[in-house]
Amino acid sequence: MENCFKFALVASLCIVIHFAQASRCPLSEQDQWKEFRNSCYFFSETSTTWQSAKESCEENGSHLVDILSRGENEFIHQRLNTYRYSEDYYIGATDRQHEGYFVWESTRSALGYKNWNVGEPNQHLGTPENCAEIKTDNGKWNDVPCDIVMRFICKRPVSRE
Ligand code: 2F8
Ligand code: CA
Repeated sequence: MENCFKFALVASLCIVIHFAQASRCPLSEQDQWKEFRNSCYFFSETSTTWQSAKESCEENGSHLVDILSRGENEFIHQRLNTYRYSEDYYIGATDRQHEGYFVWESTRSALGYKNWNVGEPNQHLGTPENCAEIKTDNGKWNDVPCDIVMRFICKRPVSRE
């Protein structure tokens, strides 16, 4: 019986180690990291300002998400719909440095692929709106004031070791 218990313990440990090694994205209790095309995406469950979201991504070895293709946008949009939150999420696009000229914060490069909602970006009613969000309902982007608190999405390459 004792041997049986030891065997079960070792087998369980082996399974845990196997899955830990097989994962190319970080593991988290709430399963917030998801893999798509060699990148890992973190979908936050807490809400904060854009600057604080940026710092939070950097603290976990990632950056606020840059969305570079329609396929990537669709992956993110589908994932947001699985969460059933009606909230929108910060992404890494900003025109904080030059009004009207949006860049991806991680690389400071101009947006290539774009998916703005109709009429956006617009600095609604003259309010400074220098940070971008992705809308959960339609996957489109909107510029909003950077001090609004909302959930956010981080991105980093998969681990290769
Ligand atoms: O109608 C578009 C407009 O909708 C909102 O303002 C009423 C958005 N503001 C926030 O989400 C804070 C605007 O950014 C958006 O342009
Ligand atoms: Ca706007």
